[in-house]
Amino acid sequence: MTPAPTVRALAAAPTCSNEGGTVNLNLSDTNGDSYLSQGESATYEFQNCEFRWWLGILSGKVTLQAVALSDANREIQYTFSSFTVKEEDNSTTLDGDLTLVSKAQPPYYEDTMKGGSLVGKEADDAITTLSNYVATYIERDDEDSISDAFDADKMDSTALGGSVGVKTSEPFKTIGENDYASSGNMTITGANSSSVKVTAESDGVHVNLAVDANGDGAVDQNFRMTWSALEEDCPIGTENSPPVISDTTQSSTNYSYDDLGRLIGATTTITISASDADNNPLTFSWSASNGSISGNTATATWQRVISVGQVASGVVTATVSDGQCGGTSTKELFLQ
Ligand SMILES: [Ca+2]
Ligand SMILES: [Ca+2]
Ligand SMILES: [Ca+2]
Repeated sequence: MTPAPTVRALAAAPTCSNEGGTVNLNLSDTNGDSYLSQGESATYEFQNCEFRWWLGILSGKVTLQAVALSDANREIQYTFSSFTVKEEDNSTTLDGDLTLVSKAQPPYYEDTMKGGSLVGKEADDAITTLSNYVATYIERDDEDSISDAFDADKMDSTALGGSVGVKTSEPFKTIGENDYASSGNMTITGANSSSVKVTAESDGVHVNLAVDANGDGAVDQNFRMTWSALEEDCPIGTENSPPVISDTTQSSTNYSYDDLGRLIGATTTITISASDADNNPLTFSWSASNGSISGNTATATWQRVISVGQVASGVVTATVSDGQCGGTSTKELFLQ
């Protein structure tokens, strides 16, 4: 069984790319190949170390236990001890365990993140604690679907202002190009057994919240809102539907040439079509990955970059807003 390249690289000859940073590796190299192999573990101890592709400056200790390392089944358990990642304006310290499992059996792909206890502490003192947690993400190419589930016996968070339990009874499933789940439900249980059951509606736009505020097992209030309003922390019950940008996009390009017939400019006109179920007036804004783009209606004009005598390809992002909470939709257009 060949270890995956990332794990090989992780174990081989660790050095920090910054001056003054240190890293020590303790590898249980039972097969003597100098790499982290299945069944082996590697412990890294960092001190102010900039390390390969990890962003930020690392300090503290992390142990990797390679449980499985095949392409079809990878499982690595990470154990953190005062493991700190410092980035420009933030730092996060992790303590506890996290196991990442990837299973690939095309057309079925499953990623799981789980552990017994994980504490994350941000520099601004926001602390999140997870106990007996499992997050699962399943992609099925055969039915063009993505399923998400999250369970935790306990999720403590200073941001939440308390402790809740989370149980997904039916994974949230998103089909095709849809942005949001059209089936699935989870129950979040808080203090005194109060709970809210979150159920995806089949339209893939709305979500139902069934609240049992006094914890007697009977629902006290039902709220219906859109996923986008829930995501954007809009007032509970916000039913505003975000604008829908249709798949029909029109674009055409005008080219300009110099006297020698060389391409020197290209202007692409792009028109999208958007509608709003609540008939809210829509506003449009545009951005592009290169060149310059202008427009504040459904039509934009993109001055394109010419590179080596050809028009460079790029991504244009259209943002449509209905001016209500939870009322912003975006669409990325890939243009050759
Ligand atoms: Ca080895
Ligand atoms: Ca009740
Ligand atoms: Ca709307």
